[in-house]
Amino acid sequence: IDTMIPLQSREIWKKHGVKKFEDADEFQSKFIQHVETTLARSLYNCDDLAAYQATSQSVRDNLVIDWNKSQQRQTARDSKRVYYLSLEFLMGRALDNALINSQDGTEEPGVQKRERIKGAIDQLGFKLEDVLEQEPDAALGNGGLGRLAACFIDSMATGDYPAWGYGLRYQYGIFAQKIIEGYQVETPDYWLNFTNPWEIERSEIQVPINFYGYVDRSGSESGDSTLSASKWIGGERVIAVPYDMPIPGFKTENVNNLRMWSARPTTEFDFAKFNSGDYKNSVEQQQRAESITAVLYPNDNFQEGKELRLKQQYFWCAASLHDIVRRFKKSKHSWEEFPNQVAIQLNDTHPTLAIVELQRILVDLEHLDWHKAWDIVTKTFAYTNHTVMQEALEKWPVGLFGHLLPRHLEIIYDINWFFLKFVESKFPRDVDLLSKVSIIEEASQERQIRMAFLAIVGSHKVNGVAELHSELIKTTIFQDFVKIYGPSKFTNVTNGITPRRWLKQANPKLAKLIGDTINDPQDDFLLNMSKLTELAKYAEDADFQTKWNDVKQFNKLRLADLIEKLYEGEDVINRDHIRNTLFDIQVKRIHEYKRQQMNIFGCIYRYLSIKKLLSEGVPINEVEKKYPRRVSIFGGKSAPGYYMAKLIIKLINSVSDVVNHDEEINNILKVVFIPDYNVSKAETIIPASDLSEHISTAGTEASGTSNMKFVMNGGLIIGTVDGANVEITREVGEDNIFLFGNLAENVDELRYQHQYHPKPLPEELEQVLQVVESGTFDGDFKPLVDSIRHHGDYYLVSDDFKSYVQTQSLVDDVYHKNKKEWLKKSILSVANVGFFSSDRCIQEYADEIWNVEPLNN
Ligand code: 73E
Repeated sequence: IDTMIPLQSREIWKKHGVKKFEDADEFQSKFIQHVETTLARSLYNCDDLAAYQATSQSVRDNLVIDWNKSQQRQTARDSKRVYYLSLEFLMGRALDNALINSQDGTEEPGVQKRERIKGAIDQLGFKLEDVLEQEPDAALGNGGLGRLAACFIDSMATGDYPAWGYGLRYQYGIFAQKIIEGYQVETPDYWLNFTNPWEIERSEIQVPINFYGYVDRSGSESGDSTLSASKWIGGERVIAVPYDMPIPGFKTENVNNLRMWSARPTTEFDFAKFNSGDYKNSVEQQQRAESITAVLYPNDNFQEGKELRLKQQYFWCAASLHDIVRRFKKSKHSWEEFPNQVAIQLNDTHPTLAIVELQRILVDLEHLDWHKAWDIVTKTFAYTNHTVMQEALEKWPVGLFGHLLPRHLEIIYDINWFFLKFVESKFPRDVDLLSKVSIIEEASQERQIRMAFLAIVGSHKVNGVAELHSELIKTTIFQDFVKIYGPSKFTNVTNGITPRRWLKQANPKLAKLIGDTINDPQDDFLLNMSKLTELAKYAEDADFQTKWNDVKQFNKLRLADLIEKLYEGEDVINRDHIRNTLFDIQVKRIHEYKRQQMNIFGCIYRYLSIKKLLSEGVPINEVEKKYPRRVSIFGGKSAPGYYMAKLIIKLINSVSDVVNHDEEINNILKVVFIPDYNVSKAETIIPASDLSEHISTAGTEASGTSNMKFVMNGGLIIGTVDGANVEITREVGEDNIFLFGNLAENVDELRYQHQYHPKPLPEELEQVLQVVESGTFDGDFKPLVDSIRHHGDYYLVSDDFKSYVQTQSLVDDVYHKNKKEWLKKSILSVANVGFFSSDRCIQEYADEIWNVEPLNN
């Protein structure tokens, strides 16, 4: 390895070399040092925040030492590296995760490293729980896609893969949600308010990034842009500075890197602008540089075609590729070796420009032949599709695109030209096919670049995120590409979640019970989840069931505390009855396709049914037999501009208001909306569920990942035959999941029926809608009702409502009349959830797509 330190000086280096803290005593010494020097505070003004900062700095020191070693090892081995490009990393909090991952297997049984540090912090006069609460969530993502990226980098580090994540360091993450008079109000999430101990600024690295400008083709005789003489003269320049976040693996010394780019103005003097008299404008543009990485776009499953978003995408792709190419060049391989050294995974189409940028680097800057370059590019990239929803598929108007990135537009046209030539040679005279698969869509008013098509053409593999979804993309949005490339280019990697965060960290009591029961005090099951199958033999063991149930009760109380805090002391959940109250939870982004409206209609139906019995004179204890105690809990954010989703939030809150204050129903039904759902709240909410709802219109939810989290925590699912629900059913068995509703294969036909042969609504839904229309609940919900009554019921609420309601009463029966059966289902589900560890996903990506091996220490 190259080094700047002369040989004779290295001895001094070694003598003073830094050391990790190993035990509680050494930790305390580090902690105090950080309080006194890093924070410039003292014994006399060290509060919980300072304790959090000092603890994090100390833990970070350990990580950085391992990080340095890991990176040196990866470089020395010169092995193939994986780069995971994602515009979103929904990391949540880092400290507890780092403490858990510091467990290295050397501990005596029962005294894990986290526990020792907890003790050490205790001695210093703090409570670890309170210290952990000081950390703001790193919420640089919208939902499932961003959280998937976070789980994946955890698994890549744990699996000892030489892998980096690349993202953007937004100054504002996803907005914080406030509920005011039942409506969502967005407030900025300035998460960097206190210095972030988990990031390392690398201001010594500064990558210039250009925008706008023009293409200079003066060096080329023919004007053919595929000749290597084209040169892009950028018009606006900003600087990309990386911030690194160390990503520890579990029970390994391997620490990977998450590199997040931040935009800064250049300090250079722009002669071109100055000479053209454009000085003022150039200063203003400079000031706008920081705005590129200012804020995360808060849309989930929706594309907003704003220029700033495209700027973010290019800024990030160009900076990341510059970095990757620089690292590759240091290894002195020839360009043909590039795909053997580098695998780049595109998390959705957001980083598709990376394909074009690499082609530009190879052709324009490195002067490789176009086809040789393109061969390298396509062998390097692979693309993950996450959605079939039309409104989420990225398209960019050619005009906007060409203005910002003139040379890239030319390259895209050339890629398309060669691609269409190839298609034509395979399917001569099929003009229809050519226009259907063209990367440039000509049909619309303005020409648009279809980013998904570009991503397919520029990649060697395309994958969906659950079996049903991966089949669906082959038969719908990408069917012509299957015809062109054959089916082997398309594959499936079913999503997964990291059991470190979603079992051990979120549910320490359950993790402990599991470890004790299967005789695994060192938590090896968190690495080898097939060990969980040993739980199956206790599924009907009365003693074990009691312990299992006790853990659930503990977690339900923990959630009751959180709800009470959020409802400012209002006693929403009756603790006396918590053991026989079913906690029914739906937490995820609010979206019509996810059908929170169906859930709240179900709550209204239940409420009306209860009221009806009471009005007939049935005593409440009899009513309770038919409608046993239930709390319906909702949480999730709507995109700020998504009118219908915001209306759904208002309806939930209005229903909650009526139901929760109706004394006649004696608390047997409650409806709760938890404001500002995020990763750290999820860690409290998910372990408390008896039942969770994954009820999207069949064929719309590509995978879903919270379904896996709930099952991993012993909750049962009510769900449609959609996304990963299908494989969850396969793994846990169909007796252990409550499925209902129409199948994906019937959705088109049902939509057609709504359009052309509308039928009356089922009576259950009719009842509900009439009450909503009557004004019982505060707000104007006409658009919501009309979408079902008059606008074709696109999400098929009316088609699934009856079977939804019936399935809910089946749930009541099992939970309240046969608790042993319920517990058995819960235990068996956890026993069989191992498949959904993100470690399994990463192994599949590594073997089938990246062709990389773990690096053993
Ligand atoms: O089903 C989920 C899936 O589990 C899907 O909706 C989500 O990705 C998860 C992880 O695979 C997703 N998010 C987006 N597209 N699919 C998306 C699209 C545009 C902007 C932000 C997010």
